[in-house]
Amino acid sequence: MGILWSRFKEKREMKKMLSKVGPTTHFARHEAEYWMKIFYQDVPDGKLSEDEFVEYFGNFYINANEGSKKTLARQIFKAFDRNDNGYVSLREYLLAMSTLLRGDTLEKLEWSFILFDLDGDGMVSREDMEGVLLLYNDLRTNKEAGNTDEELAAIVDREFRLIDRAGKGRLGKRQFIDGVSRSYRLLGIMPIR
Ligand SMILES: [Ca+2]
Ligand SMILES: [Ca+2]
Repeated sequence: MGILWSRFKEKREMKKMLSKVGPTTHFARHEAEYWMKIFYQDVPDGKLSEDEFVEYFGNFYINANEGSKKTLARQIFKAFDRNDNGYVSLREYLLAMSTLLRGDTLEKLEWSFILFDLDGDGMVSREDMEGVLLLYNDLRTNKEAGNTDEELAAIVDREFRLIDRAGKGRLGKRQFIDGVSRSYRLLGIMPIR
């Protein structure tokens, strides 16, 4: 009886949560339910910590450089943890998955601003942008395909200059979204397709 009751309660709680979060995503109800189940399977207490996130992320890239993998995972975690309280909640998880899987380019760029702010100063500098793209490049197992680090750096260097008209060397959120969305070269190397 105890177990049945707690399962019933759990289901009721989940339904309540879903009716709050679901409508703010691009997911149909059954899709939101699917992602919710995945989330609770891995994170029964509903609070995904940074270390757990880094560990899960690492499992997908067994052969990649440990340092790059961890740094990138921590950046992605920051983008997931919208309210910056050290945990990814179900709500934050659903919103991120919805954006990454279903969002349009502008929505994805808005979401990834935090991810690209590598030094966390609230702006995206040329070094930030290059740094994050090189981290992604480190995860690639097939080094034959795609751009080399040098090619990526050259694209960022050139395109960043075009976006950063005032020559400040760093972009605010609006400038980042507008600029990158207008640069097909940058869009071509962004990890948000
Ligand atoms: Ca959070
Ligand atoms: Ca920065």
